[in-house]
Amino acid sequence: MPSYTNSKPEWAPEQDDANFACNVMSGIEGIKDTTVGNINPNIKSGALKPKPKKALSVEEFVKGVSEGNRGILSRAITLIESNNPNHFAKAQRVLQGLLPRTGKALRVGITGVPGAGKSTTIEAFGNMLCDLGHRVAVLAVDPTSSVTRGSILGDKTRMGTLSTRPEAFIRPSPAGGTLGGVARKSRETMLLCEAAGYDVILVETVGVGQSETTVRSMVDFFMLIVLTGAGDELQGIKKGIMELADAIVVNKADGDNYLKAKVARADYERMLEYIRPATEGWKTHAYLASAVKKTGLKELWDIIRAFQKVTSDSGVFQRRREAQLIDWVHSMIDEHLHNLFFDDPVVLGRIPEIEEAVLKGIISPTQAVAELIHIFDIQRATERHVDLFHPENK
Ligand SMILES: Nc1nc2c(ncn2[C@@H]2O[C@H](COP(=O)(O)OP(=O)(O)O)[C@@H](O)[C@H]2O)c(=O)[nH]1
Ligand SMILES: [Mg+2]
Repeated sequence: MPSYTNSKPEWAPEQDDANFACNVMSGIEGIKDTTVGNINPNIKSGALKPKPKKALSVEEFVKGVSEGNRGILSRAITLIESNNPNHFAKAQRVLQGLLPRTGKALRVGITGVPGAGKSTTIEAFGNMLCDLGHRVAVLAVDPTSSVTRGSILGDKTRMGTLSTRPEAFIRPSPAGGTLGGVARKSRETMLLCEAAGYDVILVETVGVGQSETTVRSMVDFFMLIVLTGAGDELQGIKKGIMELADAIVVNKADGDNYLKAKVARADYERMLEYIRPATEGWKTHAYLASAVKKTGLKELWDIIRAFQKVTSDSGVFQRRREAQLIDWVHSMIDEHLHNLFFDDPVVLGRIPEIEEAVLKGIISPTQAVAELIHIFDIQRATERHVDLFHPENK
């Protein structure tokens, strides 16, 4: 039986003050060890192994996620993210079981250069949405995360209060692999979160390379967060990204920066005059916000709701979702065929000599492609032919 001490804190008034009622009780040994948590000392010493988690069945996953069980949702996402081929089929069956419960959330993408304030905005915006009674899931799409692991560490600190709320669920980007792989996992994670009852999904992108286009293709509303600055800084924002945005948010409109932010907003408004809107029937505008002072966020939510109403009434909302689904199918076919081709041992064996012939000017790139595709075709036809003689096929 542990013995506890009970004493006055160091900062208690020196003179005896009858009104001072604070006492400190001694803690439990081991609780300070945050690396292992306050766990059974036998497990800590290695004498006892922690019980491995029992594998869940497809039905248990579907039931748990449907009931909004966060632990099971996390495990379902881990299954979706797994690169183990044995997990793939099971993950797809789980997803299949949950599909009828998906599609009801509003999906919002958030992009901007690193440091623009995406994570801080999500923290403030997400908390506000929870206060309004929403359930918010935050995902990230970061194809570089396996290299830097930066966004994961950064977001843990930036989203400190949001991550502790029961109405919110934060999941860092799946690590590694191609952008296509990360995109598939993030899309499927989004569906799982919808099935678990989250009605607003916020997707943060790292804002490098192609991840903006990928996130645009999985959300309903896309916002670009920008910083203040003179015209030359505006040039740094690729026009192509502005063309994807349904709103441009000039963040850090606070303190000394407020006036500069107002100027930047006007500059962006002028530039938007020349840009084709991202969404039919919706005029993209620039707005002021401060994630730190929590200003402009309520207005931003009103804008997103207005967007949802306008585009739902016109049918653009539903048509975009349908187009996104079909695009998704097509892009996965692209990737699948690409992998089939570049994983084919016969093709791989011939690539060096054919590439060398291209480099030496013996054949044109077009001829090289025709040759390789021909090899690939014959190869697959032969495989099918052989299959017919397989005992199982007789
Ligand atoms: N003054 C001010 N600073 C902000 C604001 N939003 C973010 N920051 C700061 O900008 C830095 C980068 O923010 P972060 O959210 O990590 O940016 P991200 O890389 O886009 O996710 C952090 O130091 C934030 O504290 C804001 O509205 N006002
Ligand atoms: Mg961030």
